[in-house]
Amino acid sequence: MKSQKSIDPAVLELLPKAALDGAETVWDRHEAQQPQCGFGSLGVCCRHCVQGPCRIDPFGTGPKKGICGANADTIVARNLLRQVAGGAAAHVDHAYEAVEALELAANGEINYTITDETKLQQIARGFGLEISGKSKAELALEVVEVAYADLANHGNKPVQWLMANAPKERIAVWKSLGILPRNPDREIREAMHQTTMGMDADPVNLVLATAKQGLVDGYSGLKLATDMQDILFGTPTPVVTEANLGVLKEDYVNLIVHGHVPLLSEKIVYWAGKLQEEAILAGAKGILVSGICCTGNEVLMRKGIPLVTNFLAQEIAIVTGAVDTMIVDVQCIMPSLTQVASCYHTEIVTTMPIVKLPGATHVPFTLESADETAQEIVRKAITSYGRRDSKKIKIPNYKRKIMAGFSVEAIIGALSAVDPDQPLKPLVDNIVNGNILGVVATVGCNNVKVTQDFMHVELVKELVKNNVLVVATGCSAHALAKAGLMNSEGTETYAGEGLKAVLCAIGQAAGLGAPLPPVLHMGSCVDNSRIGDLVTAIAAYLNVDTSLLPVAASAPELQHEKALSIGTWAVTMGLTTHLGVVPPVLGSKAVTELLTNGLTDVIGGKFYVETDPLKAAQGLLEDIRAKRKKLGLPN
Ligand code: XCC
Ligand code: SF4
Repeated sequence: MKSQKSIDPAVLELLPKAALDGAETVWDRHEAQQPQCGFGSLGVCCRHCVQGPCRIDPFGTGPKKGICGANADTIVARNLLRQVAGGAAAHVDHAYEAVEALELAANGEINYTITDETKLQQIARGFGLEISGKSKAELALEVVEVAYADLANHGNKPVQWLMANAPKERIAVWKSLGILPRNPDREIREAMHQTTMGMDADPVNLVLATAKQGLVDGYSGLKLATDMQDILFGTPTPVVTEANLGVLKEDYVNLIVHGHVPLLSEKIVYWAGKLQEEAILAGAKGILVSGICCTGNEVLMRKGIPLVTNFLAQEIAIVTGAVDTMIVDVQCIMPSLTQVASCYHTEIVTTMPIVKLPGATHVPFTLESADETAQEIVRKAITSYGRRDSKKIKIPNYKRKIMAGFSVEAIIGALSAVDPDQPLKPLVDNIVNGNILGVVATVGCNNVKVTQDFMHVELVKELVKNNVLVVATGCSAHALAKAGLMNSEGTETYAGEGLKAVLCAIGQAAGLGAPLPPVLHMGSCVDNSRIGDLVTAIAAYLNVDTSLLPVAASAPELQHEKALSIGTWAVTMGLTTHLGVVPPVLGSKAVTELLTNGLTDVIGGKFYVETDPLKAAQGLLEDIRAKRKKLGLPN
């Protein structure tokens, strides 16, 4: 299966066209990189000072120490800590922008509204803030103040966003391990310091510092970002739309949003709606906005915008010849996009000061000028439509219906239809009686080392067949959407009997007229916080620690540092966390052992690496069954 590039029929249809059109893709460059460096793959290469690079010979009689004396354990653990800190930095930076946006919105300085007052109040209550008698704006500013206090915390107080939201049993564990994070910026700085030349050489200490970065990621990145975005743009509710390249329409202006932060894409969606007439005057039937990667997931969840494709096929979207403008914000944007776009009429628009691509048009985005910028970009897409070469257009006729928008609030809403007083009861009862064996969250990316979507889809089919309810985010959600696992037919086709019965019953009680899908789309990668909230709520309802629940996580095709930091957070939450691609740690037995076994006794969770999807499913099922057994539940 490794030799095949993708299981997505739309991608397979367009790959020969890409070659014909002279568009080089990620798969071509992956091939050109073979064989990839063995030292790097094992994590035993160090470039942290200019005496290096140093590398450890893991097998032969070559050097076992870097020039400074660092051994494989130190080098591997340091590299991992830096990667996880890199991922956390990306998420904290994302969250910070959202906090700033809420502050400016509350002060009336920008044209963004506070959409979800209920969520705002719920968050404020979590911090013990007084609600009554305050306007939305006043309360928002108080919440913003708490967020800024976390970022400006110069003492040793733990992050408030964590203290208010994490399970208390978990907080006790983290405290005993000394990994409760303080100011997230400070922790990320400290990780950089701790890993520079002549600093920490103790693999255990370094792995614990990595776990701390996971908590920075989970609470000062993911959770903070999701909270701010829900307050500003609304908490998602179920939406129905479609996924895959077939959502593009030949006779429409096709504008793709790609990246991670919804601050601009929300405005693009709004203005694309307003400027339809201009597109019609230009000869199109209208403007179609669709999404790639997590910005795509954000506007899908809140606005029902269709998904074009996930990470690995971002170039292939352009190969359709039907994409007029692709606008990017931050993260997961391949620098190759402009090269591919140069084979077509497509204009790539960068918008952020820290993401510029040679060959792209840069339209600076600021919150103050959001409406103007969005209009300018939509108009660029309309102009670009006029430059199309009809001979180069080929839109594969593949798309699947999907239901998305499953925030925790939406899930509880659907469950409330069964029992309004105890909304979690039907879910938990069905876990207890074994109709639902357990819950697995599949998250994260595509990775060119894996046949695109193969790991996600095969793993999840096996899980749902065995009555595991799957929740998904990020590019994993895209993969499962494209494979037809996010609609009612998917329940009929793939779900085991017990799971099917529950999904049908809830679908009926909630008045959906059809079963819930076997995989619930919970959003973007920062929306992994929603999964954390769900797990936290189930544990609280049952009054057990999260590490005892029949719940696991998986990043089947991870590529990004962010996926490593999210995975690390999942482990600190006490979950067994499957990785379908081997991370660069095998050069150290000690570190590998700590991550996959050694820490379990103290932290409850562990990494589990398995590159075969069916074996991985079996491994996760065993893990879930073992946890059920411990809780005295039938298997
Ligand atoms: Fe990027 Fe979030 Fe990974 Fe997809 S899943 S490749 S990080 S877009 Ni987050
Ligand atoms: Fe080599 Fe040590 Fe410098 Fe790393 S820090 S490059 S192992 S001398």
